[in-house]
Amino acid sequence: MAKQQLISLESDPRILAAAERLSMTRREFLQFCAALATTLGLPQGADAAVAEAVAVKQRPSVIWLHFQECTGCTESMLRAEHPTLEKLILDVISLDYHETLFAAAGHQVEAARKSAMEQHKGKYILVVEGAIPTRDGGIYCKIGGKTAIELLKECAADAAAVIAIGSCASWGGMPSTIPSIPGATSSPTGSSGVSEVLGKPVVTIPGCPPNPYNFLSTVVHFLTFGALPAVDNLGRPKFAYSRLIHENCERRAHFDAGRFAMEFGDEGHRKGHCLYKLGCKGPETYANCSVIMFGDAGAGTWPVACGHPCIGCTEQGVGFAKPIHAMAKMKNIEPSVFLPRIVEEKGIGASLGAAAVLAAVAGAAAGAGAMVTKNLGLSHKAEEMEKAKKSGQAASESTEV
Ligand code: FSX
Ligand code: SF4
Ligand code: F3S
Repeated sequence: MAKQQLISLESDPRILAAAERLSMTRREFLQFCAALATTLGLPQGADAAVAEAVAVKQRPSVIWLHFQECTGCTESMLRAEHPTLEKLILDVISLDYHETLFAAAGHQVEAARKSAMEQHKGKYILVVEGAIPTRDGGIYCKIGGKTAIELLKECAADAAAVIAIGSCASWGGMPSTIPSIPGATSSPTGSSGVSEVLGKPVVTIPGCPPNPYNFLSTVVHFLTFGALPAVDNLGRPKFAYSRLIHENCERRAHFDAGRFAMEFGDEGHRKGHCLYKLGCKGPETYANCSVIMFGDAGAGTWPVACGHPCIGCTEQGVGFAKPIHAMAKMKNIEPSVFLPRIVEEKGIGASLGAAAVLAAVAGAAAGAGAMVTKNLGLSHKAEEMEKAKKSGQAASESTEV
């Protein structure tokens, strides 16, 4: 039935008009809306509602504020490889205030913000990009003579919904990094997230930068159902942030088989083995990067596929908080120390026989993941023993000298 509903829209002139507006065929437009409905985890039949909403509904007014950030959130939204994405975003929202994209400046821009706020009072969506400096009364970020704190509170007061886009706005992100100087307990400017400053929960789309599809899907949900999607306890939409990266990673089979890259450029790295030992935070990071990827450029366009460990940019307390090389905490399964170690030795290459044995054992076990994680735990211990052995040797060598 759901299929029929979507197909019946093909001859709807409003769908044709929307597709033309976006330089798409009707079929492409409907396929795209079906994909959005799937990304949102909506039930069958919702694809038609999504298509209708995108084609027909009045675009919500969006006021987009910029504070402490690199503008990567906006860039990632507008620099999609496929031109459709940014067109769609700009088609489903009415971007009435955006400091980076406005041609105007100064008083004209301030007037545009005020007029959009008055005209759409209680109905506009406030999108915030960047952290808010809170130290010393917030003087470290001022726009039009107002601090970021004042501007945020003023714009949030009459908004229908507030979305914090990017990790900076979600929880402080990169600007909130605590410098490694004695006695430092916060960033130099006290960078904070939107909900902290407003004192109430907001929807967050973390990531540095965040995936523009997650933003688009959130807005389309608002457009279709008049409400924001269900979120987790950090305000993240569940459709995008309810699974660990590690659960859907293309290198997961290597993790399960105990095959790891031990340093950048070694044989394991070249062969595409698991990046856990290089500090990959996939096991403690909730996000859908491995599933929807970035830039609309096809397979391989996400950090781990490119050979870089996930740094946990969507996860408070992980990205910009833990060193990139530090091992991730296993969220689902704690490593144990019982199984023999099967990891690639530096410069030697993986022991295929050993890996095959482990794969067979792991495959036969009911909880293969748990099994292999035990192996992982042992490999830490074995490494520590090796290190101790080497330092013992070095010590005795230096004594001999
Ligand atoms: Fe932060 Fe967005 Fe990272 Fe940059 O602006 S989430 S620094 S990609 O741009 O806010
Ligand atoms: Fe993928 Fe990282 Fe998990 Fe390895 S540790 S499987 S690279 S997410
Ligand atoms: Fe960020 Fe890790 Fe995804 S670094 S982009 S959460 S793979």
